[in-house]
Amino acid sequence: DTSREELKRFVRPHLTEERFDHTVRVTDTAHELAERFGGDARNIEVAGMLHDYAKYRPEEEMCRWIEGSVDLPKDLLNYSPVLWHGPVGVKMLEKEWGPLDRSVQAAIASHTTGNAIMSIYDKILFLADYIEPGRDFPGVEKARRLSEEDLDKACLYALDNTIRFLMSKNQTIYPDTFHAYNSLQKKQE
Ligand code: DGI
Ligand code: FE
Ligand code: FE
Ligand code: FE
Repeated sequence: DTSREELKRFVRPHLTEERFDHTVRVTDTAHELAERFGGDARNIEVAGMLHDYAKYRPEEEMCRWIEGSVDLPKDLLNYSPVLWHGPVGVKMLEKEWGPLDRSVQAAIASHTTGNAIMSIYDKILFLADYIEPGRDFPGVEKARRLSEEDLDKACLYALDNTIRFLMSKNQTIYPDTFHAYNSLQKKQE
């Protein structure tokens, strides 16, 4: 089994100190959410510790991965490069870390945007990344409150708030962000 220390030694050289501290807080937050809502602790640990692995890779390198890999959606290239580190990170980790559980790969790939059919791991990583204690933005307290009770409602709120924020900044929004919002909204009805 992979220990936290082994994961730390692996990711640390790839991240800034702030991003490394964020990574550890995301992992701890994800464990708390898993105790509340379910999910295998091992998978949570690996997904949390590796989720921002590719965050500081050059855009050109990430772009080449998207162009060259059959499993990465090409339409990412039409959207913000901030969306690339999740999906590309999975490919880089496959090469530079080794095999990962499918559910861990999926959670890392969709941690920035969400997706249409989010697994427990997808939801927990997405939400932990949003509410970890170092985050401070309008709405984070409400997201934390919702995360005490209802995983779907908390994710839905995070997606809603993210979409509104991006629209207020005249940013484009990746379709998976809407797909995630729509499927969780539908479940509320
Ligand atoms: O890598 P982190 O900073 O820990 O967090 P993240 O991977 O969730 O990235 C957060 C950023 O991604 C935040 O500035 C909002 C932005 N984002 C999320 N969904 C979309 C998006 N940006 C665009 N342009 N489109 C999206 O759909
Ligand atoms: Fe990220
Ligand atoms: Fe996020
Ligand atoms: Fe993150």
